[in-house]
Amino acid sequence: MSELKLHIEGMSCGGCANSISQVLSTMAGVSSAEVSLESKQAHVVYDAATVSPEELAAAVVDAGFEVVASE
Ligand code: 9UX
Repeated sequence: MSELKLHIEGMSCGGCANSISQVLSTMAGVSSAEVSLESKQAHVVYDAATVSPEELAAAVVDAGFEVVASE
């Protein structure tokens, strides 16, 4: 399993964090996704053979948020 941290801008409330968490955790290859409103970060554990960091970041953007950094 691989780990990705995303710095996300545009979350206004806990519902935003929950919806991002929902989007990420239902993607194929994702084993866990935790999103913190306070730290503006998502922590994703995923299978690199199934899904890429670029696809994970793109899903957050598609959900209406801004990914400003990833590591
Ligand atoms: Mo509440 Mo966050 O509508 O958009 S989920 S601000």
